Amino acid sequence: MKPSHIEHIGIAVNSLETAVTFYEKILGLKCYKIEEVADQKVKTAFFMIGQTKIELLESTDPEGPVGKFLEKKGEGIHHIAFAVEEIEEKLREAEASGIKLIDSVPRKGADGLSIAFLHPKSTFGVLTELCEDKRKL
Ligand code: CMX
Repeated sequence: MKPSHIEHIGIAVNSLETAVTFYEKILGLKCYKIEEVADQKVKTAFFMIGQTKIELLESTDPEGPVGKFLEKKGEGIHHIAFAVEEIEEKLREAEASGIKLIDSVPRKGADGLSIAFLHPKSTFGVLTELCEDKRKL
């Protein structure tokens, strides 16, 4: 797939407000965007560090993916997202190699990206996201 970089690391938190305070006041990063992604049932906060973002994820529904994750595992790293080009082709390659896809077709994610998830059972327990910024093309 040859991803160019880690686009972001998603971290599930109980309270966006409390976690944003840590990232801003202790780590000294600047939150540049807060965005609700209704279909994913999350509210997100973004920080940039080098080429990589930190995406804090607060659940807006206990039955959503982050709500269920927090209930089962508690706060922590939720997923790692790799920046790729031609995401549709990369998904076909992954599927052909026997990787279980969550999204067989990319959809619109936070921060304007086209995103698709690979199932953590196929990726060594780490929920893996592919993403592409089509605006850069
Ligand atoms: N990382 C690693 N493992 C995870 C996981 C995660 N983030 N989320 C769930 N799992 C594991 C569970 O621990 C569970 O494992 P066991 O069977 O060994 O107990 C298994 O996957 C099934 O978990 P579940 O709670 O029953 O949840 P579902 O099967 O209903 O859904 C998943 C799991 C990964 C398919 C679902 O969370 C999903 O589709 N995720 C992709 C979308 C997403 O996470 N969106 C939020 C972020 C959006 C954004 O960044 O914009």
